[in-house]
Amino acid sequence: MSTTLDKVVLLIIDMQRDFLETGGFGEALGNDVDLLSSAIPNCEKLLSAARANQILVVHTREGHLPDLSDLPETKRLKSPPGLQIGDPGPMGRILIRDEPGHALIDQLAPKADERVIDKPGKGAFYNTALQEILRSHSITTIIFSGVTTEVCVSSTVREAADRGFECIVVEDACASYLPALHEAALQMITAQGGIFGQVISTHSIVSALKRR
Ligand code: TIU
Repeated sequence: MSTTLDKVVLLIIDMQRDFLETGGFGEALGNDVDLLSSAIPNCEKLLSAARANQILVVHTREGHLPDLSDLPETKRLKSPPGLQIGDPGPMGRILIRDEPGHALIDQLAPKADERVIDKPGKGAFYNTALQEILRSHSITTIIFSGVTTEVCVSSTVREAADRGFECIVVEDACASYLPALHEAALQMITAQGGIFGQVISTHSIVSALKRR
């Protein structure tokens, strides 16, 4: 791998109960949430390696304010009535901040010194302090993991590439409800000489982090 790993952050995107467990937002959109479970053990390995190597860790959560003032109507209407963002569900109000479903899954619970970014959009730079946090740590390279590959991961990769960050996407630590789109999203990142970034396995990046 040609990128320097000196100024690196591990970004774990939206590993929330609302996307990974039944009764949340992912299922409300008509998806089989079990398709995301393959990312969990690999995110755990990345998180352990980052913590062991004193690498900055940032977790993100997609979600909206209880009064829905940050929710575009176009986004609310993506799900059928009764299953829309803000509606009550088995894990509390769907995709609303501080409800049980909005929480990160237990396996990837953040430590007290790790930043958690709440974001209203798919991209983690939109209406958040992520850029300022990364600049304040002189970060040049972002390791991407989380869900889903073609939605929030890809949106954030594109935002990051435009801001001049090196992007490394960990393919088996990301997942999609639509496996063909997972593969397509990875191809879009590496096409044309790595137009948005590099794609790597959990094993390879954990080995590289240990060699730093
Ligand atoms: N985090 C994230 O990817 N949000 C989504 O809504 N993803 C879907 O694939 N729907």
